[in-house]
Amino acid sequence: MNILLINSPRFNKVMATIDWAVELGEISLFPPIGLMYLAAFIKKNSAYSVKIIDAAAEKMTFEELERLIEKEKPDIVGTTTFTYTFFDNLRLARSVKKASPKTLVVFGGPHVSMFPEETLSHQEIDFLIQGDGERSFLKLIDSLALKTGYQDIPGLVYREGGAIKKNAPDVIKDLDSLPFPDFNALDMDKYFSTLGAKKTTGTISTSRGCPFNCAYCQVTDKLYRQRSAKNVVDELEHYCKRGIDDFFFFDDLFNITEKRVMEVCNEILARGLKVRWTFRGRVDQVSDNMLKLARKAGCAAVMFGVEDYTDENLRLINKNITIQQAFTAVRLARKNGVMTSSNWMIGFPHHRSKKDVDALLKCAKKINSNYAQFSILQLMPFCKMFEDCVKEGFLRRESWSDYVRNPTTDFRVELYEKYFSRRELEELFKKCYQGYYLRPIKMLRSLFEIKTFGEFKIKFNAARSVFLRGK
Ligand code: B12
Ligand code: SF4
Repeated sequence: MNILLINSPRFNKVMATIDWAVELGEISLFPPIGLMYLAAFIKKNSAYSVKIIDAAAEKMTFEELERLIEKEKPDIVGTTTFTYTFFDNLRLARSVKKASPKTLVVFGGPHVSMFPEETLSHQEIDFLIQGDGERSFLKLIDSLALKTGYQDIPGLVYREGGAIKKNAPDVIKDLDSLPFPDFNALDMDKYFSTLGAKKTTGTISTSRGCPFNCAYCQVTDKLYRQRSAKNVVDELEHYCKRGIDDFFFFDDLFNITEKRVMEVCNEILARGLKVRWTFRGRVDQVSDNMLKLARKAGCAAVMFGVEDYTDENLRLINKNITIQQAFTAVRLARKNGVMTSSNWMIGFPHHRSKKDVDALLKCAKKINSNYAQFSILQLMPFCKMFEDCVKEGFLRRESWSDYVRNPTTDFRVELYEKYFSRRELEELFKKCYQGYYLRPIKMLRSLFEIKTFGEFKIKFNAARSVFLRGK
């Protein structure tokens, strides 16, 4: 069996805003680690041939991809799917069938867990795999090779006698048992992060699933599983041998507990690794001691999800944090020499007037993290806030399903427009960015924080994307 894993070309991504889009690769570019996990697992546990093509990073066109598929004629093409990128994911499936009609197309990734029926309504897609993909995908390949049945393949969604069948998804509890994502399958030097100091950033996933229930978030995998500190640091070492020592921990919950972060730090220090890393974290699981140790172990920056500006609002979105914790987390990080970025959202149902957004911006400025990211609330099914807004009559339940059944390039995410129109939300969104960054003191501080030319280039491009667009 000859398997080609493709990260689909990326020309169309569903946008909330019309003229403020940042193109792929402008401010950061991350490798498709889901596919890298699959490749490593297949290589370790079978003799099948497997390759990855990151067509998005390579900026390949669909025509180029068709020529490649025509030449390679793989037995199976697997691709990772986001709902936001589904238009291109479907185009990829069509290209595969056009270039090599016998090649089977398998879709995985977060999207297929949310919209299985809608996705499989497209005849160009043969199978979906929901949940953790490693063991399930290999079982599917075996079953296709040996021509056995599909009923024992976890997570598989398939057609049988005109019906769509769904097997319960696989949940890999022992993440340490998995091989590290296969970075040899890609040109890692292409990938970078805005918060990275060097050009190449290694991306690491240290856990899966999320036990929290933020009202606006639709993560369907609720069973939290984590890798041991030893296993995580083994992966850092593995990258270091390849010459990559700058890392981004991808997970939402790297600091699910302080203890966990400290274990990773102690392991890094015990091995004497000289690494620099960034993580996405919660503001309620940081302390002076933890950040001191993290700094010593190479932590350069933390991206905190704060989202809203009062305790009452944070309660309404079920974030389980307080605004004081956000102030404290950023202050402690600064004290210990760790850079911070804070994430904020505008357009929640309880943001009823411009005064609310002004107050949010004021709070963000007062917290004064080195960077801030603002976004307009975009809701998808499977979260409480989506259901509430549907009940209120301000979102259409079927809007996303309709889009998946019939993706078009002019689809815009429905926004909650009870108090602000789309246009007003876009204006407020721009105002937040400009209000946050276009302050002389902020601009000067950012300049002083830059240490290398590589860092300057990445940050210059990021700033250009934010300020020159939409004018
Ligand atoms: C890190 C991350 C990012 C990173 C990098 C993503 C990347 N390169 O993969 C960045 C910051 C770039 C990012 C961007 C976006 N993200 Co994001 N991201 C995440 C996050 C936090 C973790 C993903 C991850 O790395 N998981 C670890 C890997 C190992 O898991 P995995 O990719 O899911 O792969 C496993 C399985 O899904 C499966 N699998 C995956 N692909 C395939 C393919 C086949 C053939 C098979 C068989 C199996 C399979 O097997 C893999 C191994 O078990 C998730 C939240 C979450 N908890 O999942 C959100 C999440 C995936 N992101 C999401 C979104 C919406 C986005 C954006 C669209 C946001 C935006 N508006 O711009 C963009 C689009 C990215 C793009 N590709 O263009 C949503 C997706 C929802 C949806 N229905 O599509 C999620 C679920 C967050 C959320 N709460 O809504 N994201
Ligand atoms: S937003 Fe909340 S529920 Fe969603 S992944 Fe992050 S912590 Fe979990």
